[in-house]
Amino acid sequence: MRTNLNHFINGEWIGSTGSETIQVCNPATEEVIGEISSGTEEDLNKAVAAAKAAFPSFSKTSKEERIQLLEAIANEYENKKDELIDVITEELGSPVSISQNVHYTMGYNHFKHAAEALKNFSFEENRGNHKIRKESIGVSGLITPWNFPTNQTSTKIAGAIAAGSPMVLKPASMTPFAAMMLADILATAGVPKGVFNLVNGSGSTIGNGISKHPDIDFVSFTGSGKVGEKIMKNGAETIKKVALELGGKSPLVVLEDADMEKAAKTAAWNIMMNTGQVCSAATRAIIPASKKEAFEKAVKQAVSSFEYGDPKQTETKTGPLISKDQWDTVQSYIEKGIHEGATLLLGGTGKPEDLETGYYVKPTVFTDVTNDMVIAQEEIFGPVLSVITYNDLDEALEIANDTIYGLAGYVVGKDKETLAHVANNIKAGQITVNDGKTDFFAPFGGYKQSGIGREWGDYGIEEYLEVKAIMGLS
Ligand code: TAP
Repeated sequence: MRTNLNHFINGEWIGSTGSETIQVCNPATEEVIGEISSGTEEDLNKAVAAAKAAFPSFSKTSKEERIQLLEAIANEYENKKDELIDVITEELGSPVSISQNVHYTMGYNHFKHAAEALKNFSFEENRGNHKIRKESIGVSGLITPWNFPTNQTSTKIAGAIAAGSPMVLKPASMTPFAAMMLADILATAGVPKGVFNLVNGSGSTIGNGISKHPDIDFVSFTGSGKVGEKIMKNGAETIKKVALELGGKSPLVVLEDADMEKAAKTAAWNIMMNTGQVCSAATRAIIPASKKEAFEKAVKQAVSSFEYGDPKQTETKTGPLISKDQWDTVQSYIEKGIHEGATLLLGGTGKPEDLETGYYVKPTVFTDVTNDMVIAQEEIFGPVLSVITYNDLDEALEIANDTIYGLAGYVVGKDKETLAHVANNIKAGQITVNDGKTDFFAPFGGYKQSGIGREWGDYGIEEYLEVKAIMGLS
């Protein structure tokens, strides 16, 4: 592992001007797997200067050049498949099957889809008496969380490259190594010097510095609402554009005519995938009161059927949480749920038997939950499901929308009209109906306190652009 040369600035790995370091742990073994420098303001300034210097030429590259670059990155990313999967598995504790089929694959898709989206993207348009030009916004600052080390970084990097915006990335301190691999992948693929820069370090120094920096024109942030709010306030000092992808408390509305086993499988996948550390996970199953017993039986079985344990085993489907802090947070929510009077259908506090080492929690399902309970209102970021009953569809929608969040929504059932009615009336940025597959051209982002802006595909490219209207030329 690199120990000191771990900021990637102007095309090379350099050491930090400070001496502090941050340790990185494997959450399944609780062992330290490496450390990174805790970058300084001076390190950040160097990275921003490199990106600023790269702007005049990179922002003028043609769409075709950037398509080729994105395709070259996707190829190089593919060449590093096995290494990426290993690194994600180690630093996140993600099961190897999820590291491959979700984390690795999502990162790849973002580069591929940005290249495809760019083919049909128009940077200039004549509109009668005026012309529209879309131009690179300038230097972008990217701040990413730990829960999807290649997905969150790749979607931002792909959007910035597609738009011709040089960037400075600050990856999450708990999962920096996959992001550092991306730096090498981008360089090998031919990304020009200064276009991609990475500074490791704490959120309070490097993240905060990015959000305040006068030479950064746009900040794309994914993470908690609390930090999102700070970034918006800091950005306001220099009237910076910000995109925020924040938390969620997404509903899964189960219709009266749904197959309860299918509905339960959807619910189980949502809380078990990535150990529930997913901003768009459906964590509230809103089910017809008449189907309560059938759903409870099915969901208990579906959650219990997930292979839980060592991330390195191919059959493992769910691993540990990222850290001791996250473990404590999830425990306190389970305690709150019990205290609030919800019924424990599965799981509870403490570690699962035979998994003493690692930040493992018991997959937990609460039933008899009312939507005003803390466990139904706050983002837990762990494998904890709340089952809430409704008596008619209006009530189901009222419960679904009774949240400060609006990132995603899910609906399962048979009647097409009812499915469309629910999909149209959930106030959230991305809705999945039954087995609807993830489409990386589809925009991703939140209503309400789930954020501002959209990522993925052409909407993701728009974020890194300014719009200019020209009159008198046509
Ligand atoms: P955050 O603390 O928001 O961290 C996200 C990123 O922001 C990290 O790179 C972090 O750096 C950085 N950061 C921290 N403080 C900052 C500041 N003052 N200014 C600028 N950047 C700063 O989230 P977390 O600790 O990873 O997770 C906490 C909670 O956030 C979770 O429990 C979950 O509810 C939510 N969360 C949501 C998402 C999504 S996808 N919406 C993803 C992760 C977490 P460091 O890594 O160095 O601290």
